[in-house]
Amino acid sequence: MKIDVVSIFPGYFDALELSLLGKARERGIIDLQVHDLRESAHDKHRTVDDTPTGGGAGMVMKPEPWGVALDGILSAAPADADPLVIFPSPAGDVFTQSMARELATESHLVFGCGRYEGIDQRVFDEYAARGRVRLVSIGDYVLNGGEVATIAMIEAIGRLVPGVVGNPESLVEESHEEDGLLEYPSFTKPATWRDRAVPQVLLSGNHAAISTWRDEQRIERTRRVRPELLPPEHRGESRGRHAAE
Ligand code: 6GU
Repeated sequence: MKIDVVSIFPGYFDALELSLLGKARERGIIDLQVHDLRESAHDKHRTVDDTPTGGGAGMVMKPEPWGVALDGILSAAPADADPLVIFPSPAGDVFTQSMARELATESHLVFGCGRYEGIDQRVFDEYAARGRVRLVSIGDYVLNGGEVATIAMIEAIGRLVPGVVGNPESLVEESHEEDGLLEYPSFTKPATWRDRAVPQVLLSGNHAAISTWRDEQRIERTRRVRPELLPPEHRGESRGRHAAE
């Protein structure tokens, strides 16, 4: 998978050289290129922002540097590549595990990281008219720019690209995968730590009992923390209580 990122803070993306994704980059599974938007600003001061037309607080990113940067990336892409341009934005569709799975099948993603109050609307319109564009939010809170959101998305998408995670089974048995329930709690050795014992069933060697316990834990945890994720067959009365209570 080819990933291009445009940002005025390319240094943010050094974090992606660490661990798993760094290895995938070394092995050529993920080809990540980060572009400094300022290099596409051709005035003396390499200006990337200006005051909002019509008035208002803050600054808006000018369209010209974005045009130069994105034209450069898109014209270098193979004719049959059909890249998807993603603008991280709190006004976008919410990023989920299912969106990550969908995006992991793309061959070329381009992330345009806005700062300030946003990017001039004509940039979205221009690239939506020429190809595929999506605005994507990582949740209902406000960040100062798209960089941290892009890092989160690249990590979630990148680990789903075949060959990036060594043991593909570890991708299935986790929160938000398979059946949408949260993960069960995990333990390792020692069997007792600071007077806290590992649940007995996990030491029993009874794999059926362990599997049942883990399923119960996943349902209880989901009911407690994220009841809206519970599938219909697990809604209704909680364990150990009557519905009328
Ligand atoms: Cl994608 N960008 C910004 N600036 N803030 C956000 C976001 C994105 N997702 C949630 N908050």
